[in-house]
Amino acid sequence: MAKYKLHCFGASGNAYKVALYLNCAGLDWEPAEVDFFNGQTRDAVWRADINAMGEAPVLEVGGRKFAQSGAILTWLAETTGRFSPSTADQRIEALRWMFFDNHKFTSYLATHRFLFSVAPPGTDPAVVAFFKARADAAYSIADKHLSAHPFVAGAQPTIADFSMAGYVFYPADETGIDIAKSYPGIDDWRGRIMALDGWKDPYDLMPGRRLPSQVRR
Ligand SMILES: N[C@@H](CCC(=O)N[C@@H](CS)C(=O)NCC(=O)O)C(=O)O
Repeated sequence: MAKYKLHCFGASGNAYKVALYLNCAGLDWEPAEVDFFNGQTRDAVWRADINAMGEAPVLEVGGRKFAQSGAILTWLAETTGRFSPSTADQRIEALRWMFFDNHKFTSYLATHRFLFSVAPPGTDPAVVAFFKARADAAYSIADKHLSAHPFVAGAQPTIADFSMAGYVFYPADETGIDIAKSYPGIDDWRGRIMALDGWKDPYDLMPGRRLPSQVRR
């Protein structure tokens, strides 16, 4: 049995943040598939046993369970030293972007992707357009920052990069945002993340089915 067990599924960008960290940090980990599409995160027993917040990812280690990708990444950086911000200034810079990521960069894109590729047809197009505009606004801000900095909190990759990498490797026809076409700063940064030892595509790193894309369905 591996030291770290990650409750996750392939389509979960929030879980991918932690899976990618564990893989790039070279830690001994294994995935445990969450059956999200059949409602497992809403199941009362799963909530009682695994995560009362009803979300993936959950990291299980040494009999403890941790939820919230930002908290998990912070705990892993503190306990392993891998991809830990190295100064007080870098720590606050990483935290600043992780809050931005959790509130806007990840969450608007993830909500847009859900409406675009998962929800049954029938959502008011104005709602989908609202989330697309919010995601684009956050992506523009990150694009400007990443055009001027190699990594989120400076010259070296930190946990803030893993946090912001959650959804950027899913296909454009699944998320509805074409990073290669619209966000060159994010696209170049993606290349630097892909060059890290241990990088893998979300669907190769975690179990579970792919989302249908708008083109494919
Ligand atoms: N802020 C949380 C977000 C986690 C999250 O939204 N996970 C999704 C999968 S990507 C989930 O399990 N959602 C279940 C639900 O909202 O019912 C984190 O960073 O861990």
